[in-house]
Amino acid sequence: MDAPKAHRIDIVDEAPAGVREVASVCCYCGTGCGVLVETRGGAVARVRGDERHPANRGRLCSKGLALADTVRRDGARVLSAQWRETRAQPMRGIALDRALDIAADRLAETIARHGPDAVGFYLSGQLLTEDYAVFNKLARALAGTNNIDTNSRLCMSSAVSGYKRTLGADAPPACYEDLDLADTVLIAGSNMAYAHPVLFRRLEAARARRPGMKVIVADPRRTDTAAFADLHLPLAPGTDVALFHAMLHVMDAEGLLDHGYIQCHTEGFEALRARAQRYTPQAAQAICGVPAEDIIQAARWFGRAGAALSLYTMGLNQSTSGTDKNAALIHLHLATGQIGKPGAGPFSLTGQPNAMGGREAGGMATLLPGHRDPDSAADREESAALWGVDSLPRTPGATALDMFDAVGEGRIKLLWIAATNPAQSLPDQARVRAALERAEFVIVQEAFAGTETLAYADLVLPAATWPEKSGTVTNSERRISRVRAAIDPPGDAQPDWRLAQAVALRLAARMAPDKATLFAYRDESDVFAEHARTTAGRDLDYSALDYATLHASGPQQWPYRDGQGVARLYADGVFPTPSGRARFCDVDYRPVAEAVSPEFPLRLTTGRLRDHWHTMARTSLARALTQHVEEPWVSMHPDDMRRFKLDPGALARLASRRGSVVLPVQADDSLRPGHAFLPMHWGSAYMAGQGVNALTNPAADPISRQPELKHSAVSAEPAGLAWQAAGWLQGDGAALRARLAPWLRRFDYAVVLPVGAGGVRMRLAAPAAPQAELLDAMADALGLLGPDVAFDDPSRGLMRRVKVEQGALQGFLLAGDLRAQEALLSWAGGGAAPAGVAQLLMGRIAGAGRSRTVCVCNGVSETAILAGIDRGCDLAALKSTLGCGTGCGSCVPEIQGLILRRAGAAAPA
Ligand SMILES: Nc1nc2c(c(=O)[nH]1)N[C@H]1C(S)=C(S)[C@@H](COP(=O)(O)OP(=O)(O)OC[C@H]3O[C@@H](n4cnc5c(=O)[nH]c(N)nc54)[C@H](O)[C@@H]3O)O[C@H]1N2
Ligand SMILES: Nc1nc2c(c(=O)[nH]1)N[C@H]1C(S)=C(S)[C@@H](COP(=O)(O)OP(=O)(O)OC[C@H]3O[C@@H](n4cnc5c(=O)[nH]c(N)nc54)[C@H](O)[C@@H]3O)O[C@H]1N2
Ligand code: SF4
Ligand SMILES: [Mo]
Repeated sequence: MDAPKAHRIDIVDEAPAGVREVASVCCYCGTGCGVLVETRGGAVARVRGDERHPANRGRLCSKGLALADTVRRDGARVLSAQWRETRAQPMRGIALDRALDIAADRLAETIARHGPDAVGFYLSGQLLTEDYAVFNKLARALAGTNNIDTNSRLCMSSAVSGYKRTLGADAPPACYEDLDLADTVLIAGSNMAYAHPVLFRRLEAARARRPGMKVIVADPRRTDTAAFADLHLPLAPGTDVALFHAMLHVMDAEGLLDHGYIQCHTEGFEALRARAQRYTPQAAQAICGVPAEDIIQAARWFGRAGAALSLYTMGLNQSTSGTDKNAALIHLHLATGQIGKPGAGPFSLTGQPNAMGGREAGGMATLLPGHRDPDSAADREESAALWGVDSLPRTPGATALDMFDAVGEGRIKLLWIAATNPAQSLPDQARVRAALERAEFVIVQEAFAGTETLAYADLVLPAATWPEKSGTVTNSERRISRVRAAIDPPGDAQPDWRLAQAVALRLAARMAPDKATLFAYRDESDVFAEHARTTAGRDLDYSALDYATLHASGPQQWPYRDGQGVARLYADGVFPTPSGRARFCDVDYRPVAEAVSPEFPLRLTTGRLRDHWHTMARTSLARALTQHVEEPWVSMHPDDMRRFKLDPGALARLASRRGSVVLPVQADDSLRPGHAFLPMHWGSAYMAGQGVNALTNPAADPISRQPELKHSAVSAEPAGLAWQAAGWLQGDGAALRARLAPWLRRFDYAVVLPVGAGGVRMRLAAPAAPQAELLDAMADALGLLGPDVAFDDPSRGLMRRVKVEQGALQGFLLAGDLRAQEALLSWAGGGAAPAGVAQLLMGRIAGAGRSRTVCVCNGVSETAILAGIDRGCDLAALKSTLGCGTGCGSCVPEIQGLILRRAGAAAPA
């Protein structure tokens, strides 16, 4: 049985010797592109698109193409377990075995003392299906709690409840081929040009081939996706239900509904129809701020299309009416029969690479494996039987935000976080961080160093990451692919499921020795086999799939029956509801949770940039990806900038009822007046304060419990930070960021950013010049101290540090006068100094006066001596480390004077 080109070949061993190519999947978005990872001598040499993978047919976006640059085996990774016995102590490295014992001890103790619901697991849509399966069993079948949820609560949870309420099961009914076949595509709350670029390219190609295709984009901002549309509906945030109801209204009035389909395959239409009567295009115009004629046009294109497809993501989901928005959009498909046929259907694009797998494995508080429901006694019983335990806990588990609230209130005492960075990505950071501080014990299972959440860990477990992990993921079109390890994990890092298994075995030994057999998996294929069995007889049934089949036949869609996957669901019009009919839900438009007010007059929305992934742990490591947008800013309409007296590039203080951030402002007329946009990516690892989510609102959808990350009311004003500094340092970005992190906290505004040219850039600002000592100490920490580096002019409050080695710029820090910044930055890219810079250094800067040389014999500057004193040197130590005062000795009194002066000055906070 040989088929040469298929996915039968997972490892292609070719000459030259030592070169291997492994077929795997990109670890970023839910498009789930197939990649080929080429390794040479055990290192990743190259990553390219896999032409055989049906999701992308060889294409990759900028992030996928840069994957090889993000593979690290050094200090940018968490290489070993770390522990601190008390919060007052620093973290120290410990053996992995010891760490696993500590984790099991603390879990067992907490459960014994406070009951199973005193522990919580906060996981991620970026885990593999096998990871979820083991964690889920550990939480529910061993620890005995339903407190297991994921960051998918911030992401896909409204899509889940939207599908379940209308279609009866959590299953996107369409497939990628529908992008080629649709006549009308309604893109709602999705910036797929940035967030699902390979699918967007496919849509572009489809419209180029079929110019009659109509694309409608509903998004408050004129994004790149909206710019591609035939019709952009710039609706006010949160008003989608009114828009969709009005479209239904128009289609009904114009006879564009499929009453045969409604009659045979749905229920509840009349109640919704009556409600939609009220949503005339004019009424919707008043709510949404979109011209009535555009709403009518959209309805006609949708209603008259041979095939109508909707693509939607966070603009619908991240809302206090997220479930209703999803339902209202799905209604349009049910009312026109645009589902279950080629080119048609309500297609929710998944955000994370395996949020779908998490939904299948029941890796959320509100789900059990195989699309079961923890609130149903029958489903709990079935799940218990499949896992081989007597029963499962009944108490409902806490969903993400409620879990952090429970931690903050002391109800959950031990929190285990894996593959997510909640101290950046959850809304209302002040509350989240207070909760993490209150927790008795926080386990953070992480792959990359320096994340915001690691600062709150008591125990760190070193995780393997892409491309070191093996298992499966499911993409947006229900297609399961094998993720294959191309290299071994570095240091002590282990795959996530292995860490969960190791702790589960130890926990079983402590609390229920008979349960150890529950976790006796030899490898990930055992885990998959057990998980796949939980889908037998369910809507998603892929119980016949195993690694061998995936190996032989390549990625497969679920449900997978009779040796075949199903491309489109509900072709027969039968839905997985008790009646077999899809449901119209009588939902009404509700406004966003936080209205704008005179005090908070701006509507802030947040979202993604093209080349960054979430909290940037991985994308910040690839130089190419840091070039598109180098630093965080807030964008606003030019009218608002005038209104709030903000010049382009000026630092603005944005505040909400929960917190504030300081960022430069940029004019953006793709926003309507009254709106502001912040990228979601930058947190306190990169900037002063608590990052973008200091501002955002934790108010959540009542059904999906998904927070309204897409809308909060904020104010904006000039930050009034007169003193500014800017710099750049050559070196490894991750290491430099770690070195600089403690300094960020000392300024009102501070950013430290990986930049395309390599190294890191920084910008600082304060109301007035900080103490010279603080700056000197910082310059010292950055290696910008010494006679050949300092060109300060203290009399004018200027600090200029420029380090050049063998004609190459190594770093600079300018304070007080930033005029040389641009010239220096252009030199930072490498090569010879650009015209003018030498002049600048020799003339203007050098002429402005270097740091005074105190020890003439050995050329030691005042700055260097002061920094030495700050490091704790006394005279003898200064002599031995810097050599000052060891020549003629006439400078010794002056050095002693400096020591005395420093002793009198307040140490930096
Ligand atoms: N480059 C990149 N790609 C990614 C990711 C990434 O971090 N970076 N993350 C992945 C993940 S996990 C996810 S969830 C997806 C998210 O993918 P998207 O949802 O496409 O991305 P966002 O930028 O979060 O939000 C989409 C749009 O919603 C709009 N919006 C805001 N409020 C409303 C509203 O009330 N109604 C409507 N109709 N629109 C509104 C915003 O203006 C924004 O343009 O991206 C995935 N892909
Ligand atoms: N303001 C605002 N906030 C948002 C959003 C928004 O639109 N606006 N979007 C929300 C959405 S949709 C999402 S999905 C979340 C995403 O938010 P997060 O999940 O917090 O973001 P990531 O940066 O992807 O975090 C993943 C973490 O896992 C680590 N990691 C990587 N690989 C592995 C691995 O294999 N194992 C382990 N154990 N760790 C690993 C990474 O280093 C990183 O720290 O953000 C949410 N927050
Ligand atoms: S579209 Fe998504 S899955 Fe495909 S290469 Fe880009 S980030 Fe990776
Ligand atoms: Mo997401």
